[in-house]
Amino acid sequence: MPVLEMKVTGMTCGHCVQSVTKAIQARDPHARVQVDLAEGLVSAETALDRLSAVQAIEAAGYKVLPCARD
Ligand SMILES: [Cu+2]
Repeated sequence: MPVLEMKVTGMTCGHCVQSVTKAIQARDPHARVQVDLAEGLVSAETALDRLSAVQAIEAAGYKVLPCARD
């Protein structure tokens, strides 16, 4: 599956990591999500398209920054 990389603001602790991970997995149960808290970087190996993943994260209360590589 492709890997989406997203810069996310507002994540501060392990609970936030879980929230973001569950938000993505709610839409794609097979997604593998890795979060780098220090960098605010979310890497999701998922069948979701970027828009769906971004919407999932934002619905969980976090902000996804536009990515220069898009
Ligand atoms: Cu937190």
